[in-house]
Amino acid sequence: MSPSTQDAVQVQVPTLRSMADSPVYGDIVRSISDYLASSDRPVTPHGGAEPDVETTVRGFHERFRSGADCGYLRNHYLGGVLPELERAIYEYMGIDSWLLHPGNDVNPWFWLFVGGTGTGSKLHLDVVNSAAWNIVLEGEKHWEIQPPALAVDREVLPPGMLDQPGVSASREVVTVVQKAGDLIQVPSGWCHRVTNAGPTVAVTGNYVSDDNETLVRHFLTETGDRMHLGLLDQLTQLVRQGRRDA
Ligand SMILES: O=C(O)CCC(=O)C(=O)O
Ligand SMILES: [Fe+2]
Repeated sequence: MSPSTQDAVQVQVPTLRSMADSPVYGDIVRSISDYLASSDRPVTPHGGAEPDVETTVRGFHERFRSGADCGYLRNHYLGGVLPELERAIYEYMGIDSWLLHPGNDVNPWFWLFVGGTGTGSKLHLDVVNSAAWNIVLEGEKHWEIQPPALAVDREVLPPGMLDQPGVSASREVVTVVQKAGDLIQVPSGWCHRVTNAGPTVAVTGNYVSDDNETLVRHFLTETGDRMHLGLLDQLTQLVRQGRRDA
């Protein structure tokens, strides 16, 4: 029997590893500590004792440090704020994010999450079925990660997703405890819910690369998301052209 395309592509599953000893991790901790202590950018954290009151990053951080019920600073956008750090993280992971290619003016997906015990995120698929990484700098995140087949059952993913190369056929839910210094990587198609088991600071990002472009494209085609499909087409041309010119 000749091997099928499916056999040739590695099945994508969530992974967890410590990067605590790497210089990149030290850089992240320093950069984010400085940012939290000094940024005047406005934020509106949700779900705390004083819900939905606008403050600054620094003001929020002071409340967080004081142990107050300060709510969850979720998806605080860091795109363009620490570009060198972002590049260093992708280099560490060995991922060639298409969003970081020269000439791309679509803002990269890069965020900060800060919240107390019990804050978190409900079950979701990441933006346009992209892949995610997440690094905890302080505290602990408890993850429940569901394989693509369960998202197909819930009609969050189109059924044809399971026939795509590299997509796991598993139906087993994965649970992960992510501690400070741990990097988790969640492939396209894996829905997840996350709870902070203590006061927690984390950075996270999403990407499209050679490894998941077909999964993002399939998702956008099947869900009829023409706007993102157009952006993906532009990005594909840019990456191809850049590689031809290199
Ligand atoms: O930590 C959270 O609340 C959610 C994190 C998440 O969903 C992600 O990194 O993709
Ligand atoms: Fe997520």
